[in-house]
Amino acid sequence: MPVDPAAFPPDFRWGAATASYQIEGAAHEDGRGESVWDRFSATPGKVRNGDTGEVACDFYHRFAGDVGLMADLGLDAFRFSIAWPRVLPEGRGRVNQAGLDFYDRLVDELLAHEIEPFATLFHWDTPQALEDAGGWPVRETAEAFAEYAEIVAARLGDRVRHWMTHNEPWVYAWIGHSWGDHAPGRTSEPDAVAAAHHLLLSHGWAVEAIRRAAPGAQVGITLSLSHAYAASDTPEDEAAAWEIDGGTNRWFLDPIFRGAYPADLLERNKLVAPLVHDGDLEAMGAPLDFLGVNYYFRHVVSAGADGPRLVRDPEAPQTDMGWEVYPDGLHALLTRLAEEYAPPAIYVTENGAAFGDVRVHDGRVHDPERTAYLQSHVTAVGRAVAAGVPVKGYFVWSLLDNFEWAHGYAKRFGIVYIDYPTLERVPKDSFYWYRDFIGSRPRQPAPAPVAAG
Ligand code: IFM
Repeated sequence: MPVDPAAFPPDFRWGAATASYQIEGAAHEDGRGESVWDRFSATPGKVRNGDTGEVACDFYHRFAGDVGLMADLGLDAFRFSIAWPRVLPEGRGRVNQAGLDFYDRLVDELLAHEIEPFATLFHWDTPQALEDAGGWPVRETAEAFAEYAEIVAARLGDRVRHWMTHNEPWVYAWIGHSWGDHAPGRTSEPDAVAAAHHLLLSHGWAVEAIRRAAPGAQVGITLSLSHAYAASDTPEDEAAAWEIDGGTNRWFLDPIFRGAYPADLLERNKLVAPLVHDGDLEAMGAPLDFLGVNYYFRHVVSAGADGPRLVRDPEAPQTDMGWEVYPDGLHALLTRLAEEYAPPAIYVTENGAAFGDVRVHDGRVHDPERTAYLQSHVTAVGRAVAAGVPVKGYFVWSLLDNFEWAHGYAKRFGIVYIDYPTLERVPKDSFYWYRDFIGSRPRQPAPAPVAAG
């Protein structure tokens, strides 16, 4: 189904997103310290095939060529993250100027191509030294993050206007601290609750620190959000859906936009209560300029004997991750966010799909399923915009195939294929679709010439 580019205002930003550990490589260069993902992926059995981010897409060395690709694509904006251990190898204290210099060069290259940088400060690569000192379950890590945020904003804030403090704190807290499938690999629910509390607290402190260092900055946070649907209209299924919504969505949205944890999650409230100091909730609720939304799938929930159960329609289309393709869930999510939380602006900071791409005899990568996925989700965003939801931009996940965490390089999300043995970049058909789509949007009218005299 073709998408109508005129459904979006002329200043809507079309972008693509990435994250430091997933693309940069150069894990031991220019004074970079160790991150929890270096340690985790080097631990046998943690990441499929023993893959690590040591080389990844080698973006650290090849970023200029990749910015060239972004310019060919016609991107308005590029979302990337900063690797904390490049800037502060021990997590706090000594600043590694060479690490900051890399982001300085990247930002300048983007701006030289009129691509706006959107910087995320934390996309899961905690310095290992901080993990060794207790990690996110301890409050000191939140203090360290605020210091780091101020250092980076002071260096880049004259050119970077849009800042996200964290990426998907739910994923980092729960998959990394309760399920153990991501770094740092802990398996304790109390650790997950404590990590989430300190991530939220550090977000609030960082908002202030960024604004101090870079007055005029637009500051937000990126959450992974999935609209939760009840599997039926029975009160039991409705209650189960509300509980899942609480654990994944409202646990973050409520403190950020309402200054309070959702009261209905009794067990979790018991765990978090001793960690909440005076002023924490006020800090977490610092007014934001925008909310970043990462959307991949919805939840369908039924009431099981042991609590809520996620259910799946085996006939529904799905991606290579086993995630259901459900674009209406993005529309429902965006309209709900506007109605219930009223963020001043929303950016869809990630949306995309992994499929089993192959490079075929013509040298190209034909990925019609990804193009269809992107078209249908962009259409859903357009419907939300038409309904008055203040969505200001959309970022495809991802520009490049990259290190998909515990899946290693087995899952390809890029609109550019990476031939890992050679690191050659091959734009997929979805890249050309996105390029043509961006190129066909209505242009902003040129300002009227000023009349002489
Ligand atoms: O690759 C991840 C990204 O790091 C965070 N959001 C979801 C993507 C796909 O799993």
